[in-house]
Amino acid sequence: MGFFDKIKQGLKKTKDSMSQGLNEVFSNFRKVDEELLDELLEVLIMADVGLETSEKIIEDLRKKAKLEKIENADELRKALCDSIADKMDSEDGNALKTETKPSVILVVGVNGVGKTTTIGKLASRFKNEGKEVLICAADTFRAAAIEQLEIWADRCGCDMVKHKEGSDPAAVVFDALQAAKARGKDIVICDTAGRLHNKTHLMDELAKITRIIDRELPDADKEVLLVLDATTGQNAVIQARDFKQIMGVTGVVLTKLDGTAKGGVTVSVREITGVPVKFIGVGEQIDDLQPFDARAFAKELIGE
Ligand SMILES: Nc1nc2c(ncn2[C@@H]2O[C@H](COP(=O)(O)OP(=O)(O)O)[C@@H](O)[C@H]2O)c(=O)[nH]1
Ligand SMILES: [Mg+2]
Repeated sequence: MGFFDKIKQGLKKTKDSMSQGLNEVFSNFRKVDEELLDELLEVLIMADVGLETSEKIIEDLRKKAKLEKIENADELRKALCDSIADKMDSEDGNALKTETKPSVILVVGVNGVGKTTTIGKLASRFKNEGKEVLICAADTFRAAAIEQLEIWADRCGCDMVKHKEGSDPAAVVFDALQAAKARGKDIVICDTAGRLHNKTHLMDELAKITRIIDRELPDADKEVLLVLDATTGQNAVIQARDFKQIMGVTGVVLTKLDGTAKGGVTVSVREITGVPVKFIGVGEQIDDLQPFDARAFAKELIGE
């Protein structure tokens, strides 16, 4: 399946649920007035774009309707599509920065959002690009978490560094970084736990891991990827805000878009946190992680 087919498949539920509302607005088009804008606002909110972000998009349209004289449904559809794409586009691009050898990707997020699965998919992508990946099992909370990661590591033929269940995650990270240097690895991807007793504990643990990475590899490219589950809708936005307070997040991965009609939350997370969406998860298989493309995403949701 090609890149656009994957996006299509991943956004199908959101698109299906939005299209009825959108088609009603577009097929009854006479002019852009407050009534029409209210109807569009409702469609966006229903798709979990969130009140704040939806209002900004509608405000954009109100301006464009005046400046660019939107006179028919096609122009309106295109303006809506552009407005959403502009909200999600990132100046620095959506690619990961992993040029140094090694570079480090720290993967964070609450329990069950898809961190471990995303790491497996990411490792496989890098492998296919000819890069040597080392996976670091710094979610030491449960033995099962380490085993699950090991299955992914085996599947993509990557080395993995692990300690016993319950051991200090920062120590696992330290060992993984030494191993990566010694073995000449290109990229270290670190799994982390999302189920600590409280926020302070989580904050301390992640801060300790970050300190180790900064100390051991001061000049390396580092990414902190926050994984969010799209099926949780606006809750994902709350999680994104919480994590941003704890640490410097460089990118977001929105998972499980295939399983939800709440895909509009992707726009909301980007707009409210200012953190670029770098990947989307559109299924459980190894090749179901797609680099994020704001234009393609908006076009698929809204049509053009
Ligand atoms: N449908 C779907 N399921 C996903 C996706 N990403 C992860 N999952 C599933 O979500 C569940 C939790 O994933 P896991 O990686 O263990 O989450 P973690 O606790 O954050 O490490 C697993 O059953 C995964 O197969 C996705 O993009 N689409
Ligand atoms: Mg996990």
